Amino acid sequence: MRKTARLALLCLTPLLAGGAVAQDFTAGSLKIGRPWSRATPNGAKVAGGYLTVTNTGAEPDTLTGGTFDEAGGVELHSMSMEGGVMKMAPVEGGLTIKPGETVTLKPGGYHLMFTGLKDPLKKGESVKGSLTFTKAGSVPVSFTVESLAAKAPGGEGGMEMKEGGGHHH
Ligand SMILES: [Cu+2]
Repeated sequence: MRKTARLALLCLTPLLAGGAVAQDFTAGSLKIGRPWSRATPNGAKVAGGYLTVTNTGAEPDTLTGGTFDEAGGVELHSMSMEGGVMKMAPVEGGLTIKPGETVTLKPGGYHLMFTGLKDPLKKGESVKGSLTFTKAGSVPVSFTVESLAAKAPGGEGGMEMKEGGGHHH
């Protein structure tokens, strides 16, 4: 009996190893693409949250914030260059996603700011949280933690990206 159980577990391992791959989520007419965050150095108290939101419905909706299990708080920020300096600022009134539109939260642009981190985020982790929308309400998601240098979900800053080569991890 024991042996069988262990074998079954081994067979599942490749699937489980893929568990950290960024996922898509759906809430009504909103499609949430691949929420991810970045590993943090020891002692860091903040991290960014990135994703896309596509509105497939006929009514606009507004992203106003969310939650993140490993953080004390979540803020919605924009990032812009001002006189050669990157500046972050809270997004007043939230981010509206019009029908047919996709809004992207990414490094250097709009992002969720996770504040008061309880522990450093480690690459490969998956952290539960939620997104708050004016109409859709609270939508549960999970954020995949990518490497410190990642610029996009599933990427290593371009080093390890190999799409279509049958070379999936
Ligand atoms: Cu920020």
